[in-house]
Amino acid sequence: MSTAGKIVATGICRSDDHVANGTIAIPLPVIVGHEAAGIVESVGEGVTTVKPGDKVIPLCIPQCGKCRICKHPESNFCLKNGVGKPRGTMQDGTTRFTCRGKPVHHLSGISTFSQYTVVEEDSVAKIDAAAPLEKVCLIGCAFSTGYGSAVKIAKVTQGSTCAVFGLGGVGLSVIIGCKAAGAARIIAVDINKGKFAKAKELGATECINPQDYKKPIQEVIMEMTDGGVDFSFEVIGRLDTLMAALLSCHEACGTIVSVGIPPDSETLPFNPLLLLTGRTWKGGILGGFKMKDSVPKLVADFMAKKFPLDPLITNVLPFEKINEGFDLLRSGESIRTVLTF
Ligand code: CND
Ligand code: ZN
Ligand code: ZN
Repeated sequence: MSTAGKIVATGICRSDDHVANGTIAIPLPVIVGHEAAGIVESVGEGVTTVKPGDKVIPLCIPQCGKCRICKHPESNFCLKNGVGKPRGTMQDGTTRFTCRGKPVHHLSGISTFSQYTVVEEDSVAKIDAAAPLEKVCLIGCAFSTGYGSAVKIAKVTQGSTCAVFGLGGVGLSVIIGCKAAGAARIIAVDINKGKFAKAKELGATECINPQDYKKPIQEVIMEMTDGGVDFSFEVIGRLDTLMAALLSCHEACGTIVSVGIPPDSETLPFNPLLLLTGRTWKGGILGGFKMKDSVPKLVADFMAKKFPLDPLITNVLPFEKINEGFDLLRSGESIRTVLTF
């Protein structure tokens, strides 16, 4: 039950770069790209939830609606997902891309750095026909991941203090979520000062650069917050910043959410006492949203101006300039580059 569609716009996420540099290990060769919006071209037999001409967002995590996890009220990590143990194929084990007769793998069942792609019906959501695809593509990953990490996974509370490590497209979306949830203080942490103005625009109350201090940043944050924040978020994908974020949340009542994706091969030495005192450590993909249900609602909320996406989009380039887009990400000059076809 597959669906073929034309990609109209796709953002470049750090996870795509993680695949390109081997931090995320998946079957190669592969077409990456997972933050997109497009239009359905044709549907296979039995497909009922989308039809040709529909505007859609492909979903990096499917929602089959039938498995144990889809029936679980909290999790979104549908057992049909292609993220945990990636095979790089459609659910039937085949690939729909070839190059010189040889198969090319899929990323998370969607592969959006392509003019056309084929996805399963449970990996695509129909959205408002009036939605601007070159903006709402961010709901395919960065926005949903960051916003959901704050409102759905951490469940940030009114009047709380938060710390967000990493101010890329995902981290800034965490800030949007913390603000929406009513956080009183949002401390933004990054080694690139160039990100601070946008973080403040979106709701950060303080911005700090670990390189400006002699002592570890967690000690600075503990002093600023009477022992640690209520909620901290690691949105970089490094083990040292993950530990700093963990130590920045209060030992008795703090919650840390792992959002960044650290290298596959690395592990952390860990003292259980760090949690025994009362900390909570959580994590989640795509902000914990069950995507087929949530994406149309998030698009509707964007259309109703409940949150902005424009500040996250710093560059728009034609698809042919994809490598320029990756250069902008790597140099820290861009937040999100959206590629258009
Ligand atoms: P992006 O690279 O745009 O942002 C990362 C930010 O971290 C940049 O502003 C850097 O300057 C900053 N940074 C780098 N090193 C440090 C450091 N040592 N200390 C402080 N700041 C630093 O990345 P993104 O926003 O696209 O993605 C962020 C992470 O989230 C990345 O690991 C990506 O793979 C992951 C992610 C997770 C999920 C999910 O579902 N959990 C979805 N998409 C992306
Ligand atoms: Zn992503
Ligand atoms: Zn499922």
